[in-house]
Amino acid sequence: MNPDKLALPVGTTLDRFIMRKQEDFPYATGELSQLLRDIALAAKIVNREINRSGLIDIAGAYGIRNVQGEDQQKLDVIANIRFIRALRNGGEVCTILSEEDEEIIQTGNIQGKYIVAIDPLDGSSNIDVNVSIGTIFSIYRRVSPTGRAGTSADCLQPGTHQVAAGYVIYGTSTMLVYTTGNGVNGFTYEPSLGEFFLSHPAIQVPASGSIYSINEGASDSFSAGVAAFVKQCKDADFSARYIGSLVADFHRNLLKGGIYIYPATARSPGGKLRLMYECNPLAFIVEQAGGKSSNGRQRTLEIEPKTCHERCPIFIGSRELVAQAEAFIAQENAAGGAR
Ligand code: P6P
Repeated sequence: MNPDKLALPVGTTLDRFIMRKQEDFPYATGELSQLLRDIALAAKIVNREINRSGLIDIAGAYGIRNVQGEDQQKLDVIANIRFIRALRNGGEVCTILSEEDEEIIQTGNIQGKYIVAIDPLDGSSNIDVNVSIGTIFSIYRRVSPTGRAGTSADCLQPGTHQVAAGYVIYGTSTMLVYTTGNGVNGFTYEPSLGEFFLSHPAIQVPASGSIYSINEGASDSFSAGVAAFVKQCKDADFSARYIGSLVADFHRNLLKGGIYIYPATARSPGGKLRLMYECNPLAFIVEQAGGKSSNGRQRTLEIEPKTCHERCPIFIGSRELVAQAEAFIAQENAAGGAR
């Protein structure tokens, strides 16, 4: 494929970008393109709800807890409804795995070829204090035959099987960043036009960096390997940047270089972040941008999922920093301190 054909100018609309990328793949049937458009539509609607949440009564807690045992924020619920509705109406997705629902969701599109795993609104506890939050999504082809509802086997595929992954960051500006396995591109939303425009073509994460993101409030329960890596960062005068919103921390490190770590801790012995709709999509993106993601020992994308909402530790960002953290963990294991 002629690489020049792939290079589209900054300012290209998302719709045109998707269409051109589809043209570059003669066998593409347009279903994945439509699915990406459906996600972008829901993102525009959620963006509008978030931007006015301070003005109408949709901020704050919804009064029930989700499958994760976390207080559902009203915007969590609204975002979940909006993405499920857009995917159901779009017709390309047969089944959805959402952070907000214990059971997988059947859309009724039994001919749909795709599965979406989604965290509709990550970091939502930050909504009331105006900190950037995000949507994270993964797209897989179904493995069960069409003509019937999707199955949990469709949802429990390793991250290497993703056909696309992305996130929306609702921040000082709203951006959609995604990959279909041919690089990572970022689109900035212009609300007055209702369009996403290509603003960050061919994103590459710096091979190293001087930012580390980890909740040091849990440092008493860090493993020796994690503690040793964090000490190395401090000794090297790294900047600590952790705002408690995964998409915001990840996005900054993707552009500037750095590492985000959510390790096993006393409160989250298996890590806090969910494999299927937080770790895998961001791992696909970071690898496509030249970075690295693991659970400290194993490549995130190769973890074989056992349950839909399972959690895993994550070390993700600049490949040299992730490799250094893994080396400290390997040393700890060699010394018999495995955790
Ligand atoms: P802690 C938000 O709940 C989240 O899932 C991520 O967005 C964020 O990075 C992390 O959890 C914060 O968790 O335990 O440091 O408050």
